[in-house]
Amino acid sequence: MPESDFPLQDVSRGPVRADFWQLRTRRLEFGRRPLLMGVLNVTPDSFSDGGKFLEPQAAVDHAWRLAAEGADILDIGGESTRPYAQPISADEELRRVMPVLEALAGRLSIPISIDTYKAAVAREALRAGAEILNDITALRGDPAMLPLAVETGAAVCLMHMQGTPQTMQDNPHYADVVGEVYDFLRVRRDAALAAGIQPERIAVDPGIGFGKQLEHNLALLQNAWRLHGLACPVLVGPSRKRFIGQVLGDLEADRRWGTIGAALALARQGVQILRVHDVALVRQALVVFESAGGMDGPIGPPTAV
Ligand code: HH2
Repeated sequence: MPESDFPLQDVSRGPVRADFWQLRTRRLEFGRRPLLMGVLNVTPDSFSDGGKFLEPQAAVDHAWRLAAEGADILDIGGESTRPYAQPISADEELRRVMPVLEALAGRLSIPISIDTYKAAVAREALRAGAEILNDITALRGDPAMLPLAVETGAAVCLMHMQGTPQTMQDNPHYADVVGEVYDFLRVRRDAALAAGIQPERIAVDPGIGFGKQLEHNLALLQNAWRLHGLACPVLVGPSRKRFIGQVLGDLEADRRWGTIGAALALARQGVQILRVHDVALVRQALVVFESAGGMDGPIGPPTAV
């Protein structure tokens, strides 16, 4: 993609990189090492942990475990968005997530993010104390979502997806995946700004696995640093995803170790937040990687080191 599409980029100085994310009531400051968003799926059918935390007490226990392991954010989701997952009603999603949110909000010290594209769910979650709207549709899925974010001052994560979970893996196609994802996120960022969301509350996410083939996922992972050109925190969710099995030529492989590989590559590129299931493992890898000099040198493509 042409460098002129990245007016804020200057690889010689390192690209512009957001150094904090303003949440609804507090601020997350970024250092060199990425912060970790721990995943809590209160679903029967999530692709890697479906059914493990459907019972509210199991979910609450897992949330405390993730926080103790060093999660910086807890992301609670009540509907699986894996390929071909069946959508559920807002009422069902609320039945799953609200008991968990209510048991945690005000007690857990880390901020809570709600992984939903439904404004009815987001509204109740924010009322219970959530700070972040993590919307896989980048606020396109429900017309009430943008105004809700403006009204409440919630932080938002805008994620790229081609199609919907029901269609996204039916032959996804791009001429220039990095450029197209960049442009999509720029347009969604600008729509959020025009609606009145403050710039410091917006994060962007290339949506690993959402309407992408292996080559698309790898191009996005290798070029995640370019998203700093949007001047928003960059969040990436590689955790346990199918591309790891594809790279290994073994879809049954334990993908936790491959997740660590992706996390280190993203850390090198200055990605500010990683959404992961295995907080303790990834955190250990990142801490040692940084101590051993893995984060030294300018942010950018591997050749800039
Ligand atoms: N990935 C998943 C769900 N939500 N949100 C963001 N911002 N980025 C991601 O990459 C992302 C996300 C899918 O992972 P998981 O929650 O483990 O699975 P499922 O959707 O099956 O519950």
